[in-house]
Amino acid sequence: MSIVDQIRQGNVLVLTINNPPVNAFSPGVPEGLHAGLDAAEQDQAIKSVVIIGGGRTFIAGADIKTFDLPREQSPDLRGFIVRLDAFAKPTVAAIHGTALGGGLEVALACTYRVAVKDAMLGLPEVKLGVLPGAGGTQRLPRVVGAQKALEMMLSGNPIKASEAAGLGLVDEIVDGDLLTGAVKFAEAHADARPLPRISEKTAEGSPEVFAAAREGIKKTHRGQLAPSFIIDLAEKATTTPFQEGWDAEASLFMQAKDSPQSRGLRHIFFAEREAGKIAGLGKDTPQSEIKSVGIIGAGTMGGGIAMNFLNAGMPVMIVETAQDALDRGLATIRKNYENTAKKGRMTQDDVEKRMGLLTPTLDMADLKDADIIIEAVFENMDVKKDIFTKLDGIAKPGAILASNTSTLDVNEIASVTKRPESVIGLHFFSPANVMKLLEIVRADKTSASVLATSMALAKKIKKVGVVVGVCDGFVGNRMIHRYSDEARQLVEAGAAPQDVDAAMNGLGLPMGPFQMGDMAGLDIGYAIRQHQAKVAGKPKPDGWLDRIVEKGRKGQKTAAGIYDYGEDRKPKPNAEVTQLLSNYRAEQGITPREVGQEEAAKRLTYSLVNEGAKILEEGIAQRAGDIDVIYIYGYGFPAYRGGPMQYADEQGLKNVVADLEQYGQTPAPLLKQLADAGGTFAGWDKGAGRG
Ligand code: 3H9
Repeated sequence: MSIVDQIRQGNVLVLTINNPPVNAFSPGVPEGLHAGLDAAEQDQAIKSVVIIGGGRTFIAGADIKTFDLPREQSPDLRGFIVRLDAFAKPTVAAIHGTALGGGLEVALACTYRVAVKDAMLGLPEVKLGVLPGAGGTQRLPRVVGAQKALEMMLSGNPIKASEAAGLGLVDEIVDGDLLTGAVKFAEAHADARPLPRISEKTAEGSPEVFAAAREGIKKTHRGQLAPSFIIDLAEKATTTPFQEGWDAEASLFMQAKDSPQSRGLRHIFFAEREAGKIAGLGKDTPQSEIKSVGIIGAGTMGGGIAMNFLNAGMPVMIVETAQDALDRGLATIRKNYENTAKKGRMTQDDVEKRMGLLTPTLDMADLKDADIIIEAVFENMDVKKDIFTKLDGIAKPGAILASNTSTLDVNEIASVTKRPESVIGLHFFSPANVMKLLEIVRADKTSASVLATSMALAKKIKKVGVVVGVCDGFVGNRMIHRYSDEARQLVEAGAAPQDVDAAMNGLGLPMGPFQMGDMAGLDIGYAIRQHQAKVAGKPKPDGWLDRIVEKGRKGQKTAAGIYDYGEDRKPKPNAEVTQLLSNYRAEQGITPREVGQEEAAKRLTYSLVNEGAKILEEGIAQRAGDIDVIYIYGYGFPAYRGGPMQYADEQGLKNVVADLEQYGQTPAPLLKQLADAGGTFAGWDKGAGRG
């Protein structure tokens, strides 16, 4: 088997691409395809050509790993497409699995496209901060019209072959064997002349369509480069000859590809996949089968967690200590599903199916047959220890015992059981049925099998699982605590909360630290600070934020926190808070100073980076990329910045260190070491600079 096999079937030459796992357009693929076209050209008996993918898919696109190679070493997708479009004999793309990005562009340059009905076709380049760069922006509008093409290119979401057939993007749906159907189709169209070429068609699209798209991306892709390029190019497809649009596409593609935004998004693409790989855990690590789930606690977290498993079709038993709490929990889950149904995203039947999988109980002993039990009660070590002691006596041998703790020591929780190897932390983020992140906390004695099973389970419920070690707050919350401290200090120094938030909004975060605090509830942080001081025998904390909470301003839930909230739930500065702040500064002898947005953004982001470096040093996270994945999926850090660690790499670690020092912070030893050596976190992930 070579990278592109040539097999004659009668008068049809079949070119099969064999580049597992997803037939990306890697080095060797264009050469193999050119050789196939050469053969078809030279052999008079060959009347048509079929291009098909070997293995699980057609072509998943250009090879993203080659994006940073010098141009002469990159596979020449555009060159191949030019030849394919001009080819004198009919060519047929036979599509199964996915035809994505450059894969769909190859198909669009073929004379015809046939597909199995569950194949998916799309141009997802925008998700990588680029645009379809091999004719997609020019050909797709010529087939499906500018409006639909924009919908596909701006969302990046693929459509099913059945829909594509309705749009004229697929010429025939093949029932049964794809290759047989494709060869038959190629034979039937062998003599079609003139050959229909998409590049010779005109594209439909009115100025209103482009105006609406430009308005739309202000909300969906704020601050991003590629989406506006896509709109400009789709518009070109409707107004200029093909060649002009094709040339413009090439230069805008290069501009987008070489931007920090694309580097950030590509970094996250690979980091997300890398996060699933755990040092010392082979692919053959035995996993246990999880068919039933027990959840302790039917509050906001417990209910949200339950929904993930119900959505995946798994039966869930949920436990509470009192009937009214259980009833309330179930009613909330039902209400959430019914709201989804009202929006048309689920049928009433789906709602009932999910609710039918849910069994409420007041007796923890009913969890005796569950394959995994997740404790989701409030953050109190004594309560959790009591539950795990009981579970140890109830759960069947081999069951996984998980805690949804967001800060507590999972080793200590495990220590009350006689099976610490079965205990793990599964830290869901609120709202647990929505947020994609799952921190998987590996305790000292957690077994490899329990870890591997938990990772697989995360995938099953469509979460991005990231393994972290035990420490206060694990990765995400530990870093956010440092960040919140820094934000409070900026305000103490003289910044207005709204200016600090605006600095982070400017970086692309939907919420700054104070908007986020108001949303989460200021009383939570207050309680933690009070508790920690009490445990440490320190005086009662009395910072400006504590004083705000003591005024009953707990955040959005009381319509008043750091900001006021009206009907529109938009934060508005409050005069009483402003006064409280100036009184506080005066009392502390602080002369308020102007804090610029640049300083605020740097101090906040770099406080995350500095703590992240310590986390890496301590081995709490395996890779800087894992930290980035956590921040993007759990805390709304903009994906196009690649996460805080990648952002620091982009700024240059030397500059990050200099700024931290200028703001009076001590750079973490790892950060300093990498900066001194001219290194990056990405390099460190690959082993550079590790002892
Ligand atoms: C493009 O085409 C630009 C052109 O318009 C213009 C050029 C001039 N390249 O996701 P999975 C790897 S831009 C390299 O776990 P799944 C992936 O890293 C491209 N590698 O499997 C992983 O590796 P590993 C437009 C790629 O079944 C392995 O394949 N296309 C690529 O859950 C399995 O991936 C896209 O954006 C690639 N293009 O999902 C498609 N794709 O095993 C991006 C995958 O070492 N890909 N890999 O961790 C996807 O959306 C999903 O991977 C896919 C499969 C749906 C295909």
